[in-house]
Amino acid sequence: SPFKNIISARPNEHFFDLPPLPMTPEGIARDFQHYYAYTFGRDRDCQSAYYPYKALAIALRDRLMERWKGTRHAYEEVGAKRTYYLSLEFLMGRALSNAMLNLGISDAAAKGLYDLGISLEEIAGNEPDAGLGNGGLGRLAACFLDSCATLQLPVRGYGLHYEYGMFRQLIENGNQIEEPDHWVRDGNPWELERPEFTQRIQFGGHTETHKDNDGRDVVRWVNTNDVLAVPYDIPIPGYRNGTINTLRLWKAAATDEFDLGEFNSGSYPESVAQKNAAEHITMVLYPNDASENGKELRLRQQFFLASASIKDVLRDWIRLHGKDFSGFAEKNCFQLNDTHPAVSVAELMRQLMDDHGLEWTQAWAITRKTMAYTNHTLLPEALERWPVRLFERLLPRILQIIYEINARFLAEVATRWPGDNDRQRRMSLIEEGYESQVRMAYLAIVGSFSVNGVAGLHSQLLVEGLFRDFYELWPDKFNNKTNGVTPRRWLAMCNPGLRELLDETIGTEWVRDLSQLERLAPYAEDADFRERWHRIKQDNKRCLANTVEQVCRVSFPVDALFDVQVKRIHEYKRQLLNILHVIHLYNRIKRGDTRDWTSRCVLIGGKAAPGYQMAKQIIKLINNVARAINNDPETEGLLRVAFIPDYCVSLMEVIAPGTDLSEQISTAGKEASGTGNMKFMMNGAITIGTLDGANIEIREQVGDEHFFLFGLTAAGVEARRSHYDPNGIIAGDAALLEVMSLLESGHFNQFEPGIFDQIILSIRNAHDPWMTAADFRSYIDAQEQVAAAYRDRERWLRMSILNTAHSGHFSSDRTIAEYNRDIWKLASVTPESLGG
Ligand code: B1H
Repeated sequence: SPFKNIISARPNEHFFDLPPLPMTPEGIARDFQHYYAYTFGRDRDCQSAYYPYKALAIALRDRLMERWKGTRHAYEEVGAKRTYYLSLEFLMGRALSNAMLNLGISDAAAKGLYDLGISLEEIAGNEPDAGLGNGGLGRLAACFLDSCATLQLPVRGYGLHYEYGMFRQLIENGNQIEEPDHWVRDGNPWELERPEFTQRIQFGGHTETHKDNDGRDVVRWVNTNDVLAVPYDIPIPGYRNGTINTLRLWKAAATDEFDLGEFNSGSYPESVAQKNAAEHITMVLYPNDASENGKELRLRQQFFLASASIKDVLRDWIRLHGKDFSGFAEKNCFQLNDTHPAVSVAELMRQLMDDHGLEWTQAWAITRKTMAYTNHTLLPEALERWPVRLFERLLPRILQIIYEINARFLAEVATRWPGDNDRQRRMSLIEEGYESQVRMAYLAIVGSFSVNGVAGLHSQLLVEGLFRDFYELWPDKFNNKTNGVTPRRWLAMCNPGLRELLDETIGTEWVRDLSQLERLAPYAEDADFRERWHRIKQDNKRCLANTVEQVCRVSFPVDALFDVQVKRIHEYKRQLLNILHVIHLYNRIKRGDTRDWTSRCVLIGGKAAPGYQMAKQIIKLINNVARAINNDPETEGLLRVAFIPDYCVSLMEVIAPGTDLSEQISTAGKEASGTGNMKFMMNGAITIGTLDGANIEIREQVGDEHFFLFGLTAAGVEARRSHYDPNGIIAGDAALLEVMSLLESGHFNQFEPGIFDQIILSIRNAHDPWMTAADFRSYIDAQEQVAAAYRDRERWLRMSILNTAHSGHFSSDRTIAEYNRDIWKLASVTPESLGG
């Protein structure tokens, strides 16, 4: 590799002496012009809006570089303890506006461009989303990175550099069509390729045991098919504090070794082409949110991330400390984002023992002091299990280590509960059966010092249910960390109108300390303030309505209640319950029951996993219902329904500020936390929701009167299972019966017979896990209260203000401060104080 060659001429002391780049409008504009004209070679004939975006992005990236380096040096200088956030997903969205906000140069950049006759807003809209995640789990990782940098914590993200991110969703005749998202095709100005830090990752082969000089067994993993991992670094700027952290994404590349047999037999192109297979590892993000897939390629991705990241960390350790690992655990922590990178537990063991010569006990002590695991779901279909056979073939050395971890662990269980064989079977890392499987969650628990859930209820259900045996064994390992979202992107950046009002009313510190929003509460009683709040919301609704008009061809009058549910499509999230309510409203219109009507615009968006048939049918149903209602003249001014295609981070930045009512209606006990619920609340939407996930804490914060609660509790859902009778419920509720009759009559699928049969059956099924019919009545009643509250404008505005005022708890800064206090225990590092 050319990167192995060290430059022989040493640069003199002036080499890095550069004047700081100007943050002025003129300075930014100057560089912008330079990159546009000289680097990209475009002129006035170029019509593409992409190049102005790219030129501005490079001009801004330049302004991050010195601080980025300074942050790196500062961490190294103080020998800071570090955390590595390991995740298969980072749903970053766009970087440009965020970088400008955090650098504090939004106004300067806007002015500089304006003086050139260019609109910053238009340019920023040309950045493709970095869609390297499915939904909440991936976006959480992105919010966490923002908070870590803002709190000046030495945290590095490690992920995969997928060539194709989350698919783009098109809607054709009401059906979801998936289109590949080749987001880096035109290059990504935010990433810095770092081939000099390439790692070599092993797959396949077999193991051999040798005796070393001291007569100890040494295992070698040989005859492997290796793949290179090339890092791409993305800067993560903190909020106006000089800190720039790093997200390091690994991309797979083939090694340069050729199969000489093929080479000599003359099929040179074929043997080169074969090398392609290696590069497939990071080709595409798996798009199945909250349900596992079990494909070999996915396990390859997981190990690739784990192995490359750990090698990267250990190489750095050795560079600074040599092969003495005695202080390693005090200085390093790995946070596992769900079980997706859980193979890290065994891989850290392997590297410490096989590559660096540690004994099992030393390696295990380090592993157990450095790994921490976050669980994100209780849904059984999302719990990862990998066939032992697959492990054996793909990662034979890792399987050996997992077996050894398990044997030692089960001995511990046997000591604590002698003779309790059933407990040993339950707790084993290996699920024995026709096809034995490795339980990744158990591997993560056994190998970690901390296990957390992502909201109070979720964490409680984990220790009472799924992880009960482990909780009995190690009660102190388990803790809760309620999720949060970054107030920079989800308030300051996406809602500039509200930001201005907040700045003027309570000062600007809320961006760093969101608990300051509490100081808004008294203003709920100020009529002038409410009027200003109202105008801002109306402006934001106009903006959202424009988007809906453009992409859905449905017009949303801004006086109506904007009722929004955007999230992945999943049965447990019950978009179906939402649409049943919509049909109910339609029935009321048709029967003339519209006295004291509140005009409503219902917006639904979200992607279905491509293989999830039921979710795709729900999308089709929403679209068909929307078409029937929007085309019926009787609904004019009363009800509008739209399905917005391709829901993504940048769309949410338009949706959250323009929403009145936030739909958080999952079956209680199923949504681990939810984070969209928090974004809506911050932007002054009021929640209609079940007692599920973080909704419970949202309601606690804002107060019962400012939250529309409905539905069974988690305990109620479980209690009902044995005697759930949806058909009885339907027969006994005139409104629900009418809704079902219209649905069953084929009214919404007149030329598409039978396409909704499965949906209908699921509602009427006594084993419906999501209990849609059970919650219908209380949902309809709560929606009636919503409508009445909205008609009382002053009341609604008070509630809206109070929702924002009490949303401070849901800043990811609070979440990260808790992770740090209880798990990571990092000291914050200020680069400026070190001259960085
Ligand atoms: C969440 C996932 C998830 N939980 C498997 N689990 C995946 C599982 O591709 N996969 O294999 C992808 C994603 N995602 C979500 O995490 C929860 O459903 C939300 O309730 C929670 O807010 C979010 C962040 O904690």
